[in-house]
Amino acid sequence: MFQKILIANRGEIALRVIRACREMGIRSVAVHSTADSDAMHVRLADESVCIGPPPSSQSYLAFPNIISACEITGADAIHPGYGFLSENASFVQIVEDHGLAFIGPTAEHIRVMGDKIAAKETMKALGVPCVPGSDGGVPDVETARIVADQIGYPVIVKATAGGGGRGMKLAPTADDLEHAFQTARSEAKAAFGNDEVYLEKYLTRPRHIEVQVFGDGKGRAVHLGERDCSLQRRHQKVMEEAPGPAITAEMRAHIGKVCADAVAGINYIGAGTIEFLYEDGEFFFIEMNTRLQVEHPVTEAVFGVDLVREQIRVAQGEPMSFVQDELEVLGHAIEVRINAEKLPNFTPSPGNVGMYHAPGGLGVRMDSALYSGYTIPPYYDSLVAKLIVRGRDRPEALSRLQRALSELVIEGIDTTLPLFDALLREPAIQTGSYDIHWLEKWLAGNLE
Ligand code: MV4
Repeated sequence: MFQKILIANRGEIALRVIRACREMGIRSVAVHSTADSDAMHVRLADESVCIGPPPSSQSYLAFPNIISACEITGADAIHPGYGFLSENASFVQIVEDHGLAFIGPTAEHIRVMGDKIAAKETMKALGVPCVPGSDGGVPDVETARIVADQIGYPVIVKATAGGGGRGMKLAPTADDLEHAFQTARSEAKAAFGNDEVYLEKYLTRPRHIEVQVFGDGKGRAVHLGERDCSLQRRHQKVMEEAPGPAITAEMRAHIGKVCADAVAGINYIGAGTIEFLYEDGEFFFIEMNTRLQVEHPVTEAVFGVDLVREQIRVAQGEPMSFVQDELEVLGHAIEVRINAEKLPNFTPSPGNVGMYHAPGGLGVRMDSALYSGYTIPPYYDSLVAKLIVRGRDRPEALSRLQRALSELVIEGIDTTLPLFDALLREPAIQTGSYDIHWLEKWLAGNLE
């Protein structure tokens, strides 16, 4: 059993992990850069270690600094949170070589899912429905043409080493293919040092639906339904909900079982997310994320489970606290991401927080590392708070969100808060009838 867990992260997710540790009677170690000496995660952890200067390359991403912090404090495990080192297979290998436990999947699972072609091949072989496209990498434009003629236009060229929207190029027609292919290739080479690309049929108006899975590493796995994360701007999620407003209980049970069986089949350990594009009643796999995600609280809210606690349990070799039959969606949850950014252009807006007041009451959860008088440093992600509400049904969750937003006060900095009052007035949000393009179109007509 772990005595002490080091959290290789900062901000609200570091708090999230510290809270789970404390409830489990496990001591926590915060690490921080010199820019984060006054950060809330440092105050809330049992111990803290400064691991370097502000740039994350020299602190939150510096392997030796983090391993040394474990050795100094006697931590026996590392929780990576999301971002930073959470999907770095080399880091996981080094952690294990030092006799420490990584709270997350194996280096091999991270490596396979980080290679988007290998991920798709793996999932396809496990019976997960995938977007029609090339079988593996496409070596040249001539081959791309043959594949594209088979699957039909529009097609999208994606980088094998990409993901999360990086390194993709759309070819609406055959006339656009050569340019899309060459551009995707050279951008992939520049961004990832790997120019391999693959082709997919481009779905024109899908939703982004992701299924939460959880494995014990011993061939048992469950699913915890789906989240609809279609509301994105430049591949950054803005608002997420569970369950998906377009997904029926029958569809959830079906795709959920496909996903749980797939991850059981690879002895997956810990939390994972299987991303789909959903269009006209069909699911198409695109990517798998091998980490706890930012939006995991909406799943926790409707299933009544603590995903971080479960991550820690399985990393210690214990079973999960539940089996599939005990998992049931209860109600509806919505999360909004509050960023320190100035509208209408979402310009980063770090600085001094004046008054801060978090909302409360039934069905309200605020995950944030903010406090009155805190200075948000300019070096990191602009996410400063996640407001999560749960209601007995979607309309109740929506009105509770509006109510909670009316209580929230963040003074001194610009935030994306004004966006949410405006969004809640939109019929498409009220009815849940949006796709992956809805938010960008709405922003173009309403803010810019
Ligand atoms: C697609 C697609 C349409 N067709 N793949 C963007 C992020 C990355 N995870 C996959 N992405 C997309 N892949 C096919 N075959 C459209 C997108 C996409 C998108 C997906 C999810 C949420 C927002 C999006 C915004 C633009 C494009």
